[in-house]
Amino acid sequence: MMDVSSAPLSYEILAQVGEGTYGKVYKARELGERQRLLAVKKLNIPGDSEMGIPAFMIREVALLRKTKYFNHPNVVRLLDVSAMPVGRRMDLTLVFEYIDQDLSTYLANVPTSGLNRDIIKDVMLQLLQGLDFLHTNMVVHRDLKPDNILISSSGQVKIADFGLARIYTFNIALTPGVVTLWYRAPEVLLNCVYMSSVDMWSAGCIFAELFLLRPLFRGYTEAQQLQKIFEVIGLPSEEDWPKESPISYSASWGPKGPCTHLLPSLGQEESDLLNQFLAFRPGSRISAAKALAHPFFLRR
Ligand code: 0RS
Repeated sequence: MMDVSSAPLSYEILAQVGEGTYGKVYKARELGERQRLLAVKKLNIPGDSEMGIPAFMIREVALLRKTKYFNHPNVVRLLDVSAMPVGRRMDLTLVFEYIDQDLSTYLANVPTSGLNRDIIKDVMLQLLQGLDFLHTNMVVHRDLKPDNILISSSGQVKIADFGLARIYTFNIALTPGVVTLWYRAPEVLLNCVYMSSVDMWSAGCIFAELFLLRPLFRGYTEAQQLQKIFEVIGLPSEEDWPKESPISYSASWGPKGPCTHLLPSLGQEESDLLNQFLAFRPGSRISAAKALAHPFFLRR
């Protein structure tokens, strides 16, 4: 059943839990009988100095409102959306179910002996189910990383912070701190048009990180990020280089040809899956639906 109630949720803010290009996220408690814990996200959408809120921003918020009807165990539940004009700008408040922990905190507390294979399988399975659901509903996350993947106390994995990527691009300049490039697909680093396959690249980086317990590609500039990627997957051929990229092909990026084993510690099936996540060409990269049917998940 769809929740058609539109009464705004009332809550009290308990503490700020995060801040970034996405605005600020607070932990809050619902008032009244239910007393649920909530995550309240506040975002200030900049308007044009003359025209007010750009039309595409309005469209993005309308699209975001539709995600209120998303109901998937591996996607964070949006409970309420409200927008209020403040001068030429717009205050946007999103209210979500609250989840205890993010994947980066979870990984920071794993003993150095590593994560159990069954846990890696379970986390990836849930992540891919969430991604498959988002992609089926035409939502591309674009900035998937351990910081915005949440894990509940019962071990449920939930994708957060999706559906606002286009609004965020306007907030980057206004936000202190750095934006991580570590999970970014090559076509995004090369300034090309992108699709849902960018999220599959990020999923591959996260898959590797679950084994390594550290990020696979840690670059601090776009060029350095590409360099780190090519050191592992090999420099693509000139034919595979995107024609529309403003960055031109150069053999000096690194040695040509892919490595057969991206990570020496991986087994045959794990290695094969990682290779398919980290395909340079977006069209050759595995989809979430296909990844879910990979032998890695079938054998128990
Ligand atoms: C980087 C170390 C810190 O329940 C947290 C939640 C938390 C939520 C929640 C629910 C729905 C969001 C959060 C959400 C919305 C942007 C977001 C960006 C990143 C993450 C979630 C976002 N690490 C990050 C902040 N933090 C402490 C660790 C926590 C801890 C528990 N539960 N967010 N953030 N959407 N928009």
